[in-house]
Amino acid sequence: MPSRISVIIPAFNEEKSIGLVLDALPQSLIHEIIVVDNNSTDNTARSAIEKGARVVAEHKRGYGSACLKGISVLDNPDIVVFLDGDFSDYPEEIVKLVEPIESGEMDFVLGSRMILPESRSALLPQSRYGNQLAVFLMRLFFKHQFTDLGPFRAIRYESLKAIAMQDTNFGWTVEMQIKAVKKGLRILEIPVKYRERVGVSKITGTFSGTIKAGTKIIYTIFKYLLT
Ligand SMILES: Nc1nc2c(ncn2[C@@H]2O[C@H](COP(=O)(O)OP(=O)(O)O)[C@@H](O)[C@H]2O)c(=O)[nH]1
Ligand SMILES: [Mg+2]
Repeated sequence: MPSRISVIIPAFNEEKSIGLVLDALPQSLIHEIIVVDNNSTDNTARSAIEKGARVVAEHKRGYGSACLKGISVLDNPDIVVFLDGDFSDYPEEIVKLVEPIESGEMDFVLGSRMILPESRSALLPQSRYGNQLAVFLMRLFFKHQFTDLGPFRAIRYESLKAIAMQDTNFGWTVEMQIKAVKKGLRILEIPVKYRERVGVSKITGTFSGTIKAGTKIIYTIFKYLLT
């Protein structure tokens, strides 16, 4: 029986890109696509509905808040995929992300943008260096070598429930990775393609976003070291 795959896309003012993301997803293979709209002031929600997604609103700001909202409305999937709404990732690569989970070999598959040279160079320098620091600390503290904190990732639903995600903003990606290691999930990183986003960056493309995200990521790593 084919797996039921649910996709969660957090989106804040992504009217230019959300339709491209939804068009590039192989919708016939996907059980549900949930776009979580975080108080967008543009036509993100309407564009997403037109392209076949289910849109749910989350008024509490933050990337993690939006992902948590998406999790709370899931319709009993086997595999959950997280994907950004900015068209930086190649949504068609979802097939490669879910395959090792469907085959029963893996529980968590992370798309790494640090492996293919073209992907790596599409990351802003602050993301590249920030990632390297974060994965260095995770290897030191949790003994697992990741190469990235990429947003495009797939996880078995049972495993997602088991790690009980909490972070409401920038600590989301790193929390999932650390908890996956601590829970002993079978983890695989695969290279994914990456390109410059469509539209305006809300996080690492701004000075304050970079500082806030960087601080929260490092804080989160130490928090899970101590708890
Ligand atoms: N729901 C929600 N999504 C957000 C928020 N901030 C950013 N995003 C989404 O998270 C994704 C990554 O943000 P982006 O601006 O591309 O950050 P960057 O990749 O660091 O440049 C995009 O899909 C954004 O729409 C937020 O506060 N709430
Ligand atoms: Mg982005």
